[in-house]
Amino acid sequence: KPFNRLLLTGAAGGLGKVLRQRIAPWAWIVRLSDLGDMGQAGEGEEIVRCDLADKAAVLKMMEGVDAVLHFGGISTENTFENILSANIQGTYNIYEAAHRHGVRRIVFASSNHAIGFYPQTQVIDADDPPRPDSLYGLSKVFGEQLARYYFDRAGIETVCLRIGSSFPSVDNPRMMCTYLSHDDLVEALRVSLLTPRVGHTILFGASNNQRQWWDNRKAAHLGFHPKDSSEQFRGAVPESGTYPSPDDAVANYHGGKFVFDGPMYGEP
Ligand code: NAI
Ligand code: 15L
Repeated sequence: KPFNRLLLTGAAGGLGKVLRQRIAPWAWIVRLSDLGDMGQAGEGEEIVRCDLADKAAVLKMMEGVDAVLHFGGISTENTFENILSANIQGTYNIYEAAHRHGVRRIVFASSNHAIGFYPQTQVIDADDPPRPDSLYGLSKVFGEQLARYYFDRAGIETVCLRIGSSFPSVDNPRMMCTYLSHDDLVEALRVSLLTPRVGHTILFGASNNQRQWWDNRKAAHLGFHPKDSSEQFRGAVPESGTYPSPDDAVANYHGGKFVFDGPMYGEP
C-alpha cells in the first residue's frame, strides 16, 4: 500500500463517511478524526476525536501520519468567529503540525466558494484570482494560500481540491455544472495523493459534466479524468425559465446561492 498511515479529518461529515469506506486500499492504517462521533474503529482504523482549533491536540493527532486528507471544518457560511477557529486556526494547526512531524503531502478540501463570485458566463482556471462569495469561501482562500506558503517555505506538497457539489444526486440547475460524483471525488483524491510531484496545485472538482465553468488544464500533471456526468440527473432537475435568468444568483454565479445568501455575517 502507498502509505503506512493516512489521516482523514472531517471523518464524521457527509463526505468523510463516504471516504471512510473508500480510502482503506491506500494505507495500512487510516486515522479518522472529527469533533463529532465516528463510532467504533474498524480493522485498520484509528479514531482520534479532536477539535481542529486545539493546536496541542492537532499536533498529537498528526504524529506518525504520512499524508492527510483535510476535510474537517465548517462547510457552509457561518459567523466569522466560528470560521476563524475551525477553518483558519484549524487549517493552520494542520500545516504547522505537518511541518513539525515531516508530513510531505496534504489534500485540502477547498471549495468552489473560493471563486464563487465569478459569473457563470466566465470560464476560469487555476491562475484566475480568488473571488470568494462568503466568509466560508474566504477561509478556503486562506487555506489555499497557507498551503502555498508551506510549500514554498517547507516543501509540503498540497493539492487544493476546489470541490463543486459532491452529493449523491443533483437537485438544481447549477449543480448540473458543479456536480462531482463520489467516484470522481475518490479518483481526484487518489491522483492527488499518488502523483509523484504536485508542488502546490489547484484542482477543480467537477465530474465530466456537459457544461463546464472550470478549466483544469493547469492541473493536467495530475491526470484527473472524471468518468461520471450530471447528465444522468437531467430529467429530474427542475429547470424554469431561461437559464441563466438575469435576476437569479443561483443561476448567475459559480457560487450559486452562497452569493447574497442570508445575513452578511459581521453586520449588526
Ligand atoms: P460536513 O459539514 O458534513 O463535514 C465537516 C466535518 O467537519 C463535520 O463532521 C464536522 O464535525 C467537522 N468539523 C467542523 N468543525 C470542526 C472542528 N473545529 N474540529 C474538528 N472537526 C470539525 O461537510 P462535507 O460536505 O462532508 O464537506 C467536507 C469538506 O469538504 C469541508 O471542508 C467542505 O468545506 C468541503 N467541501 C464540500 C463540498 C461538498 O459538496 N460536500 C463542496 C466544497 C467543499
Ligand atoms: C460547499 O463548499 C459546501 O461545503 C457544500 O455543502 C455545498 O454547498 C457546495 O459547496 C456547493 O456549492 O454546492
